[in-house]
Amino acid sequence: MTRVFAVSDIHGHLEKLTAALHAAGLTDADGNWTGTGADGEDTRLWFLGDFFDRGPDGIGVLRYVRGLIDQAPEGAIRMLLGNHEILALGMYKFGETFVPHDGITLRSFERSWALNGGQDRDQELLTDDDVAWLLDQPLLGLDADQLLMHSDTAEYVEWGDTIDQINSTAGAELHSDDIEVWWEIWRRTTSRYAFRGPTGPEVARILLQHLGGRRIVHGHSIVADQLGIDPQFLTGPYLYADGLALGIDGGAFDGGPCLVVELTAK
Ligand SMILES: [Mn+2]
Repeated sequence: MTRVFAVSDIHGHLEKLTAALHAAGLTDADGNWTGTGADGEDTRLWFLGDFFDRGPDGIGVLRYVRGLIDQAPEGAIRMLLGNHEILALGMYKFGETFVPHDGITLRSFERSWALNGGQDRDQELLTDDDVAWLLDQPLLGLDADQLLMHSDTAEYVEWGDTIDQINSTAGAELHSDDIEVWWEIWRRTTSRYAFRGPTGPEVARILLQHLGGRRIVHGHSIVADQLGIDPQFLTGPYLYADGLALGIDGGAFDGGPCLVVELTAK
């Protein structure tokens, strides 16, 4: 049997990530991948995005995850892009360039990056190789009959009708140098709360009917907010929307835990 895990929204908190992966039995005390055990049991781990911003060492998180991917069997560790990857890449590509639009406010990736916890050190240490690698990562995944995404939004379907189509269309847009195209990617991936409230279960149900999976697993919106508690008291993910959505953002940047969630748990 294959065990499948997911973790999201690390936001530069490398030490919380490495401690949480070790506690989950996925890495050894030195942080090396042990996910494929001696008993031959396969393990997969999904990172649901937001390595960067708000915390001290986003670049360290990226480097650590890339190293783990190199250690692990092919396909055992995968990542999805979060809106903060889009923001970091947009900052790297476009900086202070203004985004043309009809309103009167001045829009630039630099302004949004600064407002959303952007870290100078991450930008300074980001390499062309990191950028090229990130640009090839997808937005959506499906594993253990669960639909995996960063943001709790239905905006992903603006890119297509299937997971493959959404990933390939968005992937092509990420390889464009059009700042307006990039701004729209940032806008879509930053929207949230689509599965909350009275209409949430229906939105989740429709999205699952379109894209597959028995439930949605997402990060991006801190679970503790939904529960009305301080993130430091959070102990696990939150299943809501009639059981159709599982929020796994523990709020690591806001004093909460880095949740490593087994999606194949009984
Ligand atoms: Mn996010």
